Amino acid sequence: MKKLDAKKIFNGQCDFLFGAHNYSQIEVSSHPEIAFIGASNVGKSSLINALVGKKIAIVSTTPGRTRQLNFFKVADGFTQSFSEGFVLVDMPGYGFAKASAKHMEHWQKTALEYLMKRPNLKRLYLLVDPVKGLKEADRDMINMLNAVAVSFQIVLTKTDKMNKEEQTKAEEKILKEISKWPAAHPKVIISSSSKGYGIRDVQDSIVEVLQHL
Ligand SMILES: Nc1nc2c(ncn2[C@@H]2O[C@H](COP(=O)(O)OP(=O)(O)OP(=O)(O)O)[C@@H](O)[C@H]2O)c(=O)[nH]1
Ligand SMILES: [Mg+2]
Repeated sequence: MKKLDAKKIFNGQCDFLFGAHNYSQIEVSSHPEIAFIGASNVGKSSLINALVGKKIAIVSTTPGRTRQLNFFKVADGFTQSFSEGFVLVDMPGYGFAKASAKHMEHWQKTALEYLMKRPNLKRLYLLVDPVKGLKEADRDMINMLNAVAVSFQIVLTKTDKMNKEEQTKAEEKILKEISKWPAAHPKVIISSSSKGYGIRDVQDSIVEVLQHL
């Protein structure tokens, strides 16, 4: 099959579909979904904006900004192989210290239901800020994903804050951890939404997933 041009696909149409606070609000869909999960403030919404080249997801300096699952449709009618487009899912951040226990419970339940019940979820990217490293909440999420056999790929975010040597060290460290997690994709993507590093790598990775459906 001819390799699809990621740049063209992500330059195409992108629209907000809907937001869901509860699992019951998530519409049944056959479109392939690509979801982004990670600690609060790690850069999920920024990465989605960088991928599609427009400010479609809300970014804020206040952690806990994204409080629902937001669905964005990309590349409607672009190619025959996914003629009705695919969907990027911006998930609320976990590990937000200021959120109430009740709020966290609710979010975890909704996210878990989505991750476990969605047959059209084709790739989950788990974002990690390498400056902060893996937190307890990341490990809880990773253990949960392993337990329910939902595979994921790690994307290191905000790497503009590190030099090349620090980036390599951070990548090596996480690769070592990954070998312990059966559900983790063996490759890590190094990215910076603000500088545009690795955005093409994430786009290519998504297109590869879609091409192999
Ligand atoms: N330096 C740098 N800052 C970034 C980058 N990506 C995001 N940020 C900043 O990090 C903060 C949080 O970004 P968001 O994209 O809102 O993070 P989020 O993971 O969606 O956050 P929640 O929705 O609260 O879970 C914002 O102030 C962004 O400007 C990056 O690549 N480099
Ligand atoms: Mg967000």
